[in-house]
Amino acid sequence: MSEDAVHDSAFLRACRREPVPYTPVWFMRQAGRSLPEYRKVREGIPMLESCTRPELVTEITLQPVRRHGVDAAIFFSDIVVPLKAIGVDLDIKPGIGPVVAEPFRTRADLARLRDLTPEDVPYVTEAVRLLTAELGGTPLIGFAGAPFTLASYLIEGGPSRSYERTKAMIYGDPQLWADLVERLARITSAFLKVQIEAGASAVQLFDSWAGALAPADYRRYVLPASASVFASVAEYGVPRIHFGVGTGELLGLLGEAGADVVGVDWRVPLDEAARRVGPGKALQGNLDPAVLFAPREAVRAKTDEVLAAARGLEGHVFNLGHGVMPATDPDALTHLVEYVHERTAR
Ligand code: 1CP
Repeated sequence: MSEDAVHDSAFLRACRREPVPYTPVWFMRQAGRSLPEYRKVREGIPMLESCTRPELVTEITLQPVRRHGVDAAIFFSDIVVPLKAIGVDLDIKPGIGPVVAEPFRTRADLARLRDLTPEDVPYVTEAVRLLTAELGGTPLIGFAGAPFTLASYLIEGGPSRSYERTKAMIYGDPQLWADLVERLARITSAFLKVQIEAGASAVQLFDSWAGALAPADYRRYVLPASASVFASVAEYGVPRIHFGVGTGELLGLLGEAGADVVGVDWRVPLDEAARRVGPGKALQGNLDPAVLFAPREAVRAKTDEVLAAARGLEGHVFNLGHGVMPATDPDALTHLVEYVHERTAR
């Protein structure tokens, strides 16, 4: 029953570029600090530990579905969870993000990246199973970090603005870089497969920081590894979403890597993004998350702009251009979901 409902959901239909009763909506980082109920259940539990507790993961993943009525859930986890699971010494520090104890710099560091097996992440399998049972007709999106973005954390040792050490490896030792992203691609593929086999009905590959690269370098040094991730999950037939921030110049390549849906940030209007991506792909996006701090009338006006630019698209999933900011008023998100549904009802 609910399998059919999931298959026919507005979200999956839009990803497949089929007609929809209304434009589906979900938000990157919809689960998290913008919700008081999230802050409450996370109290005293470190981020990475919370990702290993299936009941807690289930509760946190469901919170935004209950509160906002979004059209898809995104699995509560983090892009560094598979790296932690294979023994990389890292932590997620409050207010900072992922921090790696000993950054990767040399060929010897490759030995720290073994393949991931489902037995490394039993809590993921269990949480996805619990979730698909609870979600009914609402699809669950699984996700993973793309090789470039994961490599940037491993090499820089944490969040970075300019990726200078990462680029030093790319340009200074391209063979080491190629071997590193090839290993990360295998880990990412395995992590996505665990989620799909346990019941996730779409996947998103986050290459959040790929926009730091020029198109020619993206094509040469990053696209092959991300393409191998997409190819490795093609057999499941679930929609594959590809997203990065500041990727206006890379949109065509993000599609070319093997995505069915290309995520767009707020810098490029969706009609222009569609020209850059070309036919045969759906688009996801792209309201600036900062707009949610403006008065409700302004949010509606900016939303209308996004919907107008999306009018001729083959398939559109409404989202923000990046994650929900922690200080966002949750009611603004709930209203945004209602507004998009209302304005696009056919
Ligand atoms: O204690 C906390 O609440 C820590 C904040 C937090 C949360 C809620 C982090 C630390 N990660 C997460 C969960 C998370 N991370 C989700 C599931 C929640 C949801 O989307 O509803 C997802 C999809 C991610 C993915 C993620 N982690 C990305 C890609 C998405 C993006 O925003 O571009 C990235 C780059 C990370 C690394 C990371 N983890 C956490 C932070 C603060 C960061 C970014 C650090 C940086 O700026 O480099």
